[in-house]
Amino acid sequence: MRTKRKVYVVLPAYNEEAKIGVLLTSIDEALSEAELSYQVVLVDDGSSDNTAKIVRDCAKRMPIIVKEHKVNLGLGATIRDGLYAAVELADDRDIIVTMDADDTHTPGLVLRMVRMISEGHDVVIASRYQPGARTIGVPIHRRFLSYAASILFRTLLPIPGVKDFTCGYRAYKAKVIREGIAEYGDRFMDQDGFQCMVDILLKLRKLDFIFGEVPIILRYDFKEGESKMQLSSTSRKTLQLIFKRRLGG
Ligand SMILES: Nc1nc2c(ncn2[C@@H]2O[C@H](COP(=O)(O)OP(=O)(O)O)[C@@H](O)[C@H]2O)c(=O)[nH]1
Ligand SMILES: [Mg+2]
Repeated sequence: MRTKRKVYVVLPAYNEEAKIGVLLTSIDEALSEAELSYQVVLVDDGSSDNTAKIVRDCAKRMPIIVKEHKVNLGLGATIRDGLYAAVELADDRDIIVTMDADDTHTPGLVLRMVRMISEGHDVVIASRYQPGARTIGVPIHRRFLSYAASILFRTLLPIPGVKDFTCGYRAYKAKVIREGIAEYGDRFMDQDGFQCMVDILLKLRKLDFIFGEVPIILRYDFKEGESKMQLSSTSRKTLQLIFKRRLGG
């Protein structure tokens, strides 16, 4: 009999001391309860607070591998290093999930994402634009920008099955990441900022994968402190990506 799929949860963490402990505990609860075998791959991106200490404590009671950046390199490099570390450990059938480390993404949704992958999807996105999705506590300007991005991408660079291009909560069959690396090499994840998430989708768009979505319950009200996304830089770089990809780059 084939072994059960394993779920690798990649967490990019930068100064997340307020919420990382709560999140790790709820990942353990949700996935253990569902009898999924899992491995957290946490990339600490040069945090200067207590993130590292809290994660070390949690690692005594649940499976966590920690990768450390000595200095803050940004979300792009962090997601890249997390995905590379996960894909090295994973079998092709295993599942790699990326999720924010600020406790706004409910880990229970992983169950449905895994189910969709078992049903034949290659990439599953936790989406704000599927019936049943709820977003709680997201400031109106952020809602507007995400929605504008969704409309722009759906119009200019559509991917069948995808409405939410910018949410960082996703599940990939490990094979998908492996094929992305084989196809693009170092260029696969070469964006340094928050636009890295949309860039990964645009690269995978050219390969023949099946994309799907599940409705997210986004608990932005659980977030402590400000968003770390730099709005103007991310918006500008996202627009640049749209132009570049529309021109075939
Ligand atoms: N590695 C890394 N992660 C970051 C950085 N800034 C934010 N993050 C992480 O990226 C995720 C998204 O950041 P967040 O503030 O939640 O952005 P928002 O959800 O778009 O408001 C969280 O898990 C953060 O810890 C950074 O400079 N480096
Ligand atoms: Mg967040």
